[in-house]
Amino acid sequence: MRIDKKSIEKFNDSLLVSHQQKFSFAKQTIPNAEAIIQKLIDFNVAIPSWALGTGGTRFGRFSAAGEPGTLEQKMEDVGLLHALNNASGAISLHIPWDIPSDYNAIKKLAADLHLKFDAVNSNTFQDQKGQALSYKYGSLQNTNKDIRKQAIAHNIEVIKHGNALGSKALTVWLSDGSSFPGQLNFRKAFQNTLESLEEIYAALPSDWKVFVEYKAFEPNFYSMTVGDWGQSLLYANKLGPKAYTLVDLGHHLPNANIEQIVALLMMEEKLAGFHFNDSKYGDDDLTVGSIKPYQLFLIFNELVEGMDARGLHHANDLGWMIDASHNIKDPLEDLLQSIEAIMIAYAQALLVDRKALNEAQQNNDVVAAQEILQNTFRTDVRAMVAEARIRAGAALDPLGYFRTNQIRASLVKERGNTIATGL
Ligand SMILES: [Mn+2]
Repeated sequence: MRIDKKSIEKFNDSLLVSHQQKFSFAKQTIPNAEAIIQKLIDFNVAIPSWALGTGGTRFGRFSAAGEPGTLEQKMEDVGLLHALNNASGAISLHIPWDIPSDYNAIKKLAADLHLKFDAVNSNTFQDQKGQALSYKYGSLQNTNKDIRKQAIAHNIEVIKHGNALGSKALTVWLSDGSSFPGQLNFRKAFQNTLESLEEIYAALPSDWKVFVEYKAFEPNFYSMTVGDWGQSLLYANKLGPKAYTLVDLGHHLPNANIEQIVALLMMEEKLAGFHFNDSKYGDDDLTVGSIKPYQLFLIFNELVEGMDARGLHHANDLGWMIDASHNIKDPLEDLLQSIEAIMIAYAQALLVDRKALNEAQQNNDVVAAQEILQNTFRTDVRAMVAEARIRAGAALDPLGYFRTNQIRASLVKERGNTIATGL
């Protein structure tokens, strides 16, 4: 289904007076409000195709009704989000779940929905139907050369699908590792993985990047072959200038200082991609900002500082994506909440008084530094984010629109009780 612009305008009209009061207050109190709003209008976060259905757990999956059953329907769902929030203008495909049958038709649909194709994702963490060799003991790290070859060929095939659609990056996330001491020779596993990645790297088109995503644990529980940012950076540095580290918020050990990791990766010019989610314990894949909104703000604070230090374009020069998929919320409502949390954290990071913060840091004024960050974090920027949306023709309150207009019920009516492919 598509959302009619007129119906968004009608919905916005009912909220306009209240919004204008809040926005006029924000505008008076926030310096550079206009410049910030323009940055918010430009900012976009890609939606992965697997977040449009419920994710399930290893104990069970409770599907939402009316989940997208085809690639076209997944794109329509992202188009719907983008129409409502003007900040979800890209989709990240997963191969083999999203192999297009007609590239031109898919490209036309993307253009109609104002969507771009973000990084494409390979899958060697599970065996596919009819696959010759198993990834039970790893893919790019495998002790068996034929299995490594099969995994390399899959990644090269993913690049070809992505290239045909206009994607510009490949994300490699490996479940490779070991679950018991002694199972793996760490050095050989690293070297096998590096050699495999080198073959994949050699197949990248000249204007492509490869993102090496790390994860601390799960599904392997003793070691992961790309287990942390140091290991990812090792691979990226050894591979060359088209290889970068990808940070997924949920892929760290508890209490890791992610904002510091982000700052240093940007300093090294090796941060290319970002996967947003939230967690309390591990890779919980919860709604962005639902558990640790202050951490999200601190991460954005470093991102903005680091991007500005290198003159990067906030919206275009790094790859922003949500990577979450859980079991109980309506997936589209969850994504609307996640994008809202990201936009708020980004807006707040744009508000930080950098000059004052630099002075406080230079003078070792710890109290002033904390005041600057926490005062900014406690500033209500929701009217600024809403103003950016309304100026772009999107909904003042995307979640409110989704509920008032019973979008899920319409999707169920259109699709029935379909279940999306994915995790
Ligand atoms: Mn991820």
